[in-house]
Amino acid sequence: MSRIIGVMLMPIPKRLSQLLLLLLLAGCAGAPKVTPVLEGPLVISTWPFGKDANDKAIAALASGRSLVDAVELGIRETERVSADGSVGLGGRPNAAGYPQLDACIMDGPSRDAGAVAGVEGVVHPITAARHVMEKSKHVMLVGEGARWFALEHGVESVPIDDLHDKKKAWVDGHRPKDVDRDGHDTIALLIRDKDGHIAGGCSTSGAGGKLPGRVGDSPILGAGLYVDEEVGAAGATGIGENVMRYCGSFLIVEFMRQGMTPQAACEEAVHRTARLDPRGYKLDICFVALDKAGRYGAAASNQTFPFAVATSGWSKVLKVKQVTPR
Ligand code: SD4
Repeated sequence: MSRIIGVMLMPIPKRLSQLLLLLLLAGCAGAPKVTPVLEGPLVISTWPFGKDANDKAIAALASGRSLVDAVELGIRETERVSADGSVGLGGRPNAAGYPQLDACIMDGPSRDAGAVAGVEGVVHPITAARHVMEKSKHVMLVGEGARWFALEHGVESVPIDDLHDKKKAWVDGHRPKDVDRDGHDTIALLIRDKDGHIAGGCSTSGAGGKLPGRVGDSPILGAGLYVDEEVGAAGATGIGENVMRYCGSFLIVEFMRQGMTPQAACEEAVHRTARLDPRGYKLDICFVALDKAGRYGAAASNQTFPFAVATSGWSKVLKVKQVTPR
């Protein structure tokens, strides 16, 4: 206090610069202090199919389920429906003609996380990721090991013996021509409860026609998803290679830590990536984010990006246009 009074008594130019310094120091001291914008819970997720997932997540919280339950139940809905061939076992196959799924989950309050990558024949990879988080001492399992662990813990599965022939044909050089190589989508779902606690999850079948064994951004913490209980959370969709080389979700959370709104932070992450990357804005990346105060935002590099937002009072699909290149 005496320091502030001392500053007030100084000549104006010196006083101004000292005040600016004090404000700057306050801004750098840990998480930003922001006024709550929403009182109740908030969920944001990628693409229009995120709306049903958001509704499930909000309903789960309303019925007293935990934050992590809400994330898992929301994303399971998208995996169950596998509606547009992009998430879950109905998702787009890899170059050898079968789906390999990626997912991760993060819990803000406990700082726990779990992930599975390149998992085959598992109906709910988000549940498998949650089991990794809660029932193993690891954070990520891949491929065969991830499937084994999921089955050990009773995650619903389908037989994968029929994949043997597809894998052998691929190895022998008989490559299918009819694989859907263009499409890709992902659900990244972020949630903040009424007390400001944060969690998130991400699930995808990845980029259509990807090489067998390819892992994208979605199960990688800091790339396809990042949750920081102090600040907020971010999630990504789009071409994973263009997200994971820049730690997109982590970057957004760090921008929010410096005081940016979720909207400004998502846009800034796109601009930063476009400035550094030889592709410029032709990145095909989109982000969603929310912060501890209950604000949300979204941005996309080079397309209109629909995303879904819900509170306990409303549930909508919204759209952002691509950022304006700098
Ligand atoms: C991936 N990011 O595996 C995912 C795919 C995706 O919109 O989100 N596409 O690269």
